[in-house]
Amino acid sequence: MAIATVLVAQTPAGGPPGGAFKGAGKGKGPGRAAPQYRLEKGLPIDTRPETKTNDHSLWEGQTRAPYEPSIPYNVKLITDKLQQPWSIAFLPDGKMLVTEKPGNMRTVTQDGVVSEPLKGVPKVHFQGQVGLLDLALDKNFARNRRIFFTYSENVNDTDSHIVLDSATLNPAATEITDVKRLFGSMPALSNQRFGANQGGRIAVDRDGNLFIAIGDRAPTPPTDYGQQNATTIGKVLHLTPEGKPVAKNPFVGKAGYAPEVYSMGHRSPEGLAINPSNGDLWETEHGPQGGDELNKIEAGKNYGWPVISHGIDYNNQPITEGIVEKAGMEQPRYYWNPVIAPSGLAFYQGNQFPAWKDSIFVGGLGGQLLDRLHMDYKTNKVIGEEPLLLEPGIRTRIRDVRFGPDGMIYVLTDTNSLLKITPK
Ligand SMILES: [Ca+2]
Repeated sequence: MAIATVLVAQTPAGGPPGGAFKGAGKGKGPGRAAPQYRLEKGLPIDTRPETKTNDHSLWEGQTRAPYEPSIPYNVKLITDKLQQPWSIAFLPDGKMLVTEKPGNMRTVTQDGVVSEPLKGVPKVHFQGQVGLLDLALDKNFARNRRIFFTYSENVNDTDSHIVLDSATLNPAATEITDVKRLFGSMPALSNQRFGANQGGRIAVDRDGNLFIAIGDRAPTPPTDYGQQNATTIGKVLHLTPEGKPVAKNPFVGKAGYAPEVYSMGHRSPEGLAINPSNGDLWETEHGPQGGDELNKIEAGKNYGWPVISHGIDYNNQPITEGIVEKAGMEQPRYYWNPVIAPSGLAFYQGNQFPAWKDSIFVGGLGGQLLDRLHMDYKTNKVIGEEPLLLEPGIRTRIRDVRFGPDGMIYVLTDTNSLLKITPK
């Protein structure tokens, strides 16, 4: 029987939806109210002053792109019975497999039936923003039922790191077996050192290899693990399904570089996805105040943290020398100043929303929005921005966004819900 499958909202326009979702509108605490966005066609949605007041963009539209209203949509609550969900994958039988940060995996049906925790999931280090994180299916899942997942693991009484394991999902999807350690990022760092900023997103490429984004756990003031290339934190890594460096990685055999490194200079990546139309890799990362970024990731390139940034540190001091550009370091293709705290990242390729084809969708935690970015892929620039899921009763912190095999849009919230967006 359906537990929670009621059509509760039709958007945009038409006033508040008929019923509020439980948990919607919850902020992270006092002083963390959701920003109010201006919805006037052709004007930037954010009217707040920039956090880094002496910032400059490198091209028009690198930040504060014009608002581009598009189409109405419906929002359905599939369930609000999850516990701090982080990631979602679609199984061939139509069920969804969800990770929960405290350390559980569960299946969810389209009717909102949430399973008991799967057996066999290893113990994770759950603290604040970290715990059990991303989940991805092997390219050959239909044949081998192999899954990949990331989590924070304690290496001793004080220190932790992000690890990647594989396992086999049983046919009933009630248990994982044959858990194997594929990779552990290094160095492990003290759990006293900022429990967030650990990354953990997985993107499976066209060859079945894995990109993994690992955060640098930047404290204030930042250290430069992202620039220390013998380490595997503050990096995007490229691994085989066995957890080995991909043979054609840019620094294989080069002294002073970990062979897993694909790109460097990252702070706190929480979104990582392949553009299905051309195979390109894109990433979102939490910057410091005023410096959240959307990056197009290319082999061997340096994305600048903590040498360049469009933001400032949490103590309101400049990051390193306070510069925003430097030769040999990549600019974000878009940045948010003030920030939205970008989480999941996905490219829309389905047929249900023709107006959204090829748009990039970014979940916002602090921004409490699903941000649609209309892209020009000739220049890889953002030409329009549309904040979605702002409706009263729905608006909340967005943790992950994915497109289902049915072409619908699925959203995990930081307030325990799974939402489904369908055409109006
Ligand atoms: Ca950067």
